[in-house]
Amino acid sequence: LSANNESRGALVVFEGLDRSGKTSQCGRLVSYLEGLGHSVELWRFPDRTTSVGQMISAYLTNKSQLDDHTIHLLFSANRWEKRSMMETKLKAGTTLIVDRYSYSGVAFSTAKGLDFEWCKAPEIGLIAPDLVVYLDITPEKAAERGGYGGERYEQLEFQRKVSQHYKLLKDSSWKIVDACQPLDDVEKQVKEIVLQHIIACQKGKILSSLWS
Ligand code: Z5A
Repeated sequence: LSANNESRGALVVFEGLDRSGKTSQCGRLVSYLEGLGHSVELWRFPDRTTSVGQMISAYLTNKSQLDDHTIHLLFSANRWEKRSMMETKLKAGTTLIVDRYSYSGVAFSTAKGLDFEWCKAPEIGLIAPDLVVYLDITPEKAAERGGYGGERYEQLEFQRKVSQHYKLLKDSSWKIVDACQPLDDVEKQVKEIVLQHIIACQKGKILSSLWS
């Protein structure tokens, strides 16, 4: 994406089923990196603060109804509207820790029955993560953590399908972490993996595009 990638920040994405611990781990990681003196920001998708994000939020909380294709494209648009800011931040040396990204977009929409390649298409050209931390947990174990049932996608059978579709998206940027371990153990593994990737990006690892 650029000739000059020196000392850029890393794009680190967290993925996993609902209740896999993404939010907890992202928060801990950002505090840790800040403590080490890194320039780092916590992002999440959907970003419910934008007007597109507010449409997504209304849908997820069952306040509005949308065609499956339409909501898929809104999730994608919500990433596209943040893309240039993402590139600017990374090139300025800020590491972004992102709670959910395109993999959620594809895994959730294909679990509803949409075509896999059709779902990937609008994500092509977004910035490719340097690292995807997949917090691995069975849908049954995740459900035991409580809090299921509030939003549209939080049923066990649906989460089973999402889990199957996530597996089809795994590539060389993915690191699978056993999310059934105690929070502190997951945190320790995550820190080690992420630090290695931040160093690689500081040394000039090229920023690339997703699925092109
Ligand atoms: N979606 C989509 O369809 N298309 C897209 O493109 C995108 C998303 C981006 C909203 O996501 C929905 O949008 C989501 C996917 C879909 N639907 N679902 N399902 P969201 O990110 O806003 O909401 P969420 O996935 O429901 O996040 P969450 O509820 O915040 O889950 P989490 O971040 O993975 O987990 P957590 O909050 O860190 O932890 C959950 C609980 O488990 C909490 O009580 C923790 O204390 C506990 N926990 C966490 N880790 C552990 C361990 N290791 N041991 C024991 N207990 C733990």
